[in-house]
Amino acid sequence: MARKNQTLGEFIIENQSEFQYSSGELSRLINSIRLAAKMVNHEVNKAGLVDITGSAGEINTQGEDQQKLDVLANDTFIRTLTNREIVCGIASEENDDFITIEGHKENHSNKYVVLMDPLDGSSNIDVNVSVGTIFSIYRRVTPVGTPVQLEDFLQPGNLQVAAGYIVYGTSTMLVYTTGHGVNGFTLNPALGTYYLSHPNMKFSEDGNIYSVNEGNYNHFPQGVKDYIKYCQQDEDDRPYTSRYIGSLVSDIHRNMIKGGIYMYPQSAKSPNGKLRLLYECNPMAFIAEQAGGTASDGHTRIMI
Ligand code: P6P
Repeated sequence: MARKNQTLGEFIIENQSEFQYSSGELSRLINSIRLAAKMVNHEVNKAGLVDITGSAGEINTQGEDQQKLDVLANDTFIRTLTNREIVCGIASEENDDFITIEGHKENHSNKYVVLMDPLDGSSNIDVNVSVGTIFSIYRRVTPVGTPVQLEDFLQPGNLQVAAGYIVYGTSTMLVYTTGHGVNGFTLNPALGTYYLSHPNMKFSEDGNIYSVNEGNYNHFPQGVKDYIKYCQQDEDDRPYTSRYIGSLVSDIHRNMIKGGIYMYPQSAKSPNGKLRLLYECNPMAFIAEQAGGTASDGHTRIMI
């Protein structure tokens, strides 16, 4: 049961029983993500004061200009999860290949894998717009005790055990689900403690925000164009407004709080869409559905 202002640590312990076959491993995993997020938050908040903004001079596996904070966040999450030996593998949007973690007895005894976008929206760092981390947790499908394989990471979204995001904004929040609703925890930076500030998050029934990069309008499918024009008509029952931050975590978090729709349709630059299924769409779809929303590619459910 979620009690407002309880700490994340208390919440995890009190809800431990919700995890099937819980051995405490998932709890320790969420705790490690919590710790890594505090470390990244500390660096994000210094951006601009020390030399951690701007390009790292590398192109990542997605063909994107890697920002220095991308590298820092990626290294921080990988190091924190590896040192605690509570996962058997990690896949990151910033890495070419997945990472195998043997575990303290070198026996690959852990059963969860983590997929992550360590710093989403990093192109906004230099203009002081909120960025975020997105994570997704699956149970491995290959035999425990053997090195992880690619199939442990290429699983359908409906097999996620947990998913969440951290938004490094005016306040830093960790929002996650384990399939029993969505809860939001706000970091008190003075104490380094997360407190349950948004228990049982649900989309507003009367959200009036549509969120899309209308700069790509001319390349949208006709149905998307028609929908945007529908939102813009001056009808009494349609007081819609447009909001687009360009940082997925921030756009989704705003909609979690105020309701609305977020779209990233195909465009000339991204004919198959831009958002990554494993690192962005599946975790955000899990959260959206657990908060009473839906997530689709315009035709079928994302989490199939
Ligand atoms: P555009 C960031 O690179 C990202 O993946 C999401 O965080 C964000 O929603 C989207 O791209 C923004 O893309 O093409 O509108 O700048």
